Amino acid sequence: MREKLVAGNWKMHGNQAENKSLLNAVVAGVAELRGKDIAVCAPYPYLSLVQTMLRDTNIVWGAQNVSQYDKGAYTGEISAAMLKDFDCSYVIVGHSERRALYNEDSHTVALKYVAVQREGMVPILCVGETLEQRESGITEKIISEQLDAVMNMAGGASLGKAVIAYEPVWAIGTGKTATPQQAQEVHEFIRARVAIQNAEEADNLVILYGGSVKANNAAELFNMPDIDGGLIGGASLVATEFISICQALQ
Ligand code: G2H
Repeated sequence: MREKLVAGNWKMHGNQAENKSLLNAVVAGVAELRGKDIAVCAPYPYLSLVQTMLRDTNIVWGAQNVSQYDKGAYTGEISAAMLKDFDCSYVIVGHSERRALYNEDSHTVALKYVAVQREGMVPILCVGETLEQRESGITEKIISEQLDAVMNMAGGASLGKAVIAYEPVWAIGTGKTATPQQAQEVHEFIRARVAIQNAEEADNLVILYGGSVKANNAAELFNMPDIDGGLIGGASLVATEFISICQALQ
């Protein structure tokens, strides 16, 4: 049985007061769900607050980005070791917003993935195609390139300590969710692609779906055989929505 995970990606939202009230509500709302893996990925300035508030709860926390470098003269960057210093569990790497808005290519994403694993944290590696790529029939080619960049650098076995998030770019923050069948097809493809390198890791690999997951569509997505949970953006900022999504994990 694979682990199941719901991870909130707060992106660049919130402030101290809002984050405190959101977390208080979420902590209380998911307290009964012990045994299910739940995480929130907060903006850097709030990581310490989140760490303190989540101590002794059944929620762990993650970051949304990391430097590919270990240390040095990289103004504005945050290293994997710094995140580890605060007991960070997960780090999102390769989110499409970073690929598109900050020109992160698959090589940089792979370096970040390696940096996260080197510190003993779990990378949440995001992959996904744009609408134009889907309509051109190259979804699998794009996903393969994104996956191969990481597997070629870190090895297929590294996926045993990673999570993959399939996030079709056309479904992110648009309210346009992939149908459970569309998502399942790509998740199945990802698992098969990983299996070529390492069948055992492929079987155990947690593959999340991300892209406009809401309380009203989470259960049917999570019930698909290769969908092991979700990476949740907008809906993770609303406590009742996020709690319902966590409850949809079987
Ligand atoms: C995709 C997702 C979370 P949203 O980016 O990573 O965001 O749920 O708002 O589409």
